[in-house]
Amino acid sequence: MSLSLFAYPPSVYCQIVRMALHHLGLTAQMIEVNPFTGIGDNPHPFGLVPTLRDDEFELWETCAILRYLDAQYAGGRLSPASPRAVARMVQVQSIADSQAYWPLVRMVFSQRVFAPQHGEAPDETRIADGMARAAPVLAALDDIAREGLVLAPGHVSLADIHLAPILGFFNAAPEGAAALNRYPALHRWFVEIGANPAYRDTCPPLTRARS
Ligand SMILES: N[C@@H](CCC(=O)N[C@@H](CS)C(=O)NCC(=O)O)C(=O)O
Repeated sequence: MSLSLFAYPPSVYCQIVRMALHHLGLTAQMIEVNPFTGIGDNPHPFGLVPTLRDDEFELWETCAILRYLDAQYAGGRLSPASPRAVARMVQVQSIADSQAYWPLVRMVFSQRVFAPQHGEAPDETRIADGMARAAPVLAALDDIAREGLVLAPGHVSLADIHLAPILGFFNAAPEGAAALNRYPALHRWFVEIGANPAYRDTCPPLTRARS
């Protein structure tokens, strides 16, 4: 085994993979590439991050990378045993990618937290649109956390690892943190996963303070 991760340190998807590596006690050589400027030798066919390389085996798409790490190096212990729980896990990962990432990270976090750090005024309309789009996503995830098949106390699955950094970025914006507080089961879960060293130790600086 020789693991390398082509990553951009501030990226939420890179944190997801780094969190999985940390949780599983694996180390990977970090190769920095910037998907926004194109700087670095990025093997990703769409110019995104992350890409994992394990010897000659190259893999991109975070969901696939997490599955691979779990199956190859942890005997599948981050995937639940029951068919219903597996289905919920995959559902949460799909919600994270298709419904949560864009409004929570690219609309709210990017404008409220990232833009001012780079000398730009936040786009308040985009933040308001992001918050409106976030509400049904948080409600759906709160229902799943309350049901408890995944996002459950005491057991970390690939769903927890996929979702925690995305909510951590959102939580770094004051209106994101306030919104998260209104969903008790999801909030309880986030507080618990937020204390997990694999989460804490992989937070990029802009999301560290409020996690
Ligand atoms: N579906 C991809 C998404 C990865 C992704 O969107 N990465 C972001 C960084 S967090 C990126 O590379 N963005 C560059 C861009 O949008 O041009 C995955 O699951 O890995």
